[in-house]
Amino acid sequence: SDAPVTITITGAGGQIGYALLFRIASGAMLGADVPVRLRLLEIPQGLRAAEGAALELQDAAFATLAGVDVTDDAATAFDGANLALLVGARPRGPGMERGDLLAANGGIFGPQGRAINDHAADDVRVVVVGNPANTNALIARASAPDVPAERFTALTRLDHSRALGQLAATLAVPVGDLRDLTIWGNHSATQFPDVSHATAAGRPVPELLAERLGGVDAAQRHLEDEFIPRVARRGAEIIEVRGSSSVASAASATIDHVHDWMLGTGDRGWTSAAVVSDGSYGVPEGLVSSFPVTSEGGGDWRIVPGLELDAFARGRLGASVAELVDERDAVRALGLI
Ligand code: NAX
Repeated sequence: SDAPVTITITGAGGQIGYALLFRIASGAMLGADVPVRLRLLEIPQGLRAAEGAALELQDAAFATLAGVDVTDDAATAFDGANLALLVGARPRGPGMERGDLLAANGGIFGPQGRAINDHAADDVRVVVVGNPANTNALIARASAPDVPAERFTALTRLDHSRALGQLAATLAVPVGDLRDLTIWGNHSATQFPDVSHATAAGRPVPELLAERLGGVDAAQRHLEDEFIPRVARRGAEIIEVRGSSSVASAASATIDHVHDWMLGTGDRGWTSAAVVSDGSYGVPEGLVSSFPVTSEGGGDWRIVPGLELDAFARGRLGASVAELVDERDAVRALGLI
């Protein structure tokens, strides 16, 4: 059989790690016929939790699981990594300013980027889940000059799936009928979930919304006052209702991101991922921003070209990009990139 794919998961002893590990090991991410070797990276306080998860992985006896290593050493963790899922991050503590948060995360994603640069496999692909995800990915990428920029991505697939879920409920259609929705910009409250090109069973979503909600103006009000803020604030809603942050849905979105990147988006239309901008849609080159993307498999995202953005869409995208520029300038001033 083939050599296993080596997958490094940081923060593997945390909540999302716990939900992610079992689905990766079961073959849900890369296919049930692809053996995987997992490398779990934690900080010393998280090691026991990761070791416990490793014991449970053994107990699940997954046929696709070729091995599990647990370590608090980044060089060991990323050695030969084909995929790096950067989940562990420093959360915002009480009274923490944005600069403190960016600096604390720079202290994590800088060294991890360097370890990826120095130790990962030549074909390594990286997805950052830990927040602030886009700017953490920017920092990791800047610390890995020998790795092609397009290998660094950040997760906006959860936002994408949240938007699909909301739209399916509003239109009373199966979620599988929906295609070509886009999350633009930052994985933050400024993100822009855009339905203007989306279709449901082949019909334009803007038309269906107008039909269902009583006209074009009512549809636009729904988008501005309900849909967009609810998607952007869904993480807070989950915390309010569940009493704990999004975990299983975040793990599921991470699986979907890597699955589609490596195996292709097929005939399902596009999805959303934060990738290093090539200047498309006026997003400054080098920023890690969410775009509509497709993949033919093999780990190459392609930004969907040539979409028309109306004034509303350009305004929303511009606001989120301005936030990304601010974050970039802040980490630059801190000497992190
Ligand atoms: P947890 O606090 O449960 O787990 C984080 C784990 O990371 C802990 O076990 C901690 O010990 C570990 N860790 C911290 N620093 C580390 C380092 N330098 N190296 C290795 N491990 C380290 O958080 P969890 O709920 O799992 O969330 C993880 C991250 O995902 C958070 O930053 C969270 O904000 C982010 N999220 C991102 C989402 C997205 O869509 N991009 C959605 C879900 C989630 O909010």
